[in-house]
Amino acid sequence: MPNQLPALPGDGGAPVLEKAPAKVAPPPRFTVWLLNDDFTPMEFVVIVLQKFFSMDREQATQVMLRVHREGRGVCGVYPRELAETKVEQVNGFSRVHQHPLQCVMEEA
Ligand code: TYC
Repeated sequence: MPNQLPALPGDGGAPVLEKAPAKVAPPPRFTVWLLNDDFTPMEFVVIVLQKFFSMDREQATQVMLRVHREGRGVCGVYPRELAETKVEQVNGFSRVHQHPLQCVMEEA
């Protein structure tokens, strides 16, 4: 009985042109920052870092002090949508508590 299977590329027919694998750029990542101001209580910033960025109290205190001394500090690096969500959550929480604390993101 003759072979009933369809011809496969590379099985003796026309030469197959190997296609280079498509180079897919990794998705962009975004750094989420807290900015310093003169009014937000230090304790509130520590709570924000624990609540929204899963830091323990020690780590949160270190980041808060860095922001206080240097003007801004990194909360984390995330894909776009997660970074946007964090920024909205932090700014919403600060607004509700009537603190001027600002959270911003920029492409890493
Ligand atoms: N500078 C504020 C103060 O002295 C504390 C503070 C820290 C505010 C970090 C914002 O992101 C901030 N009370």
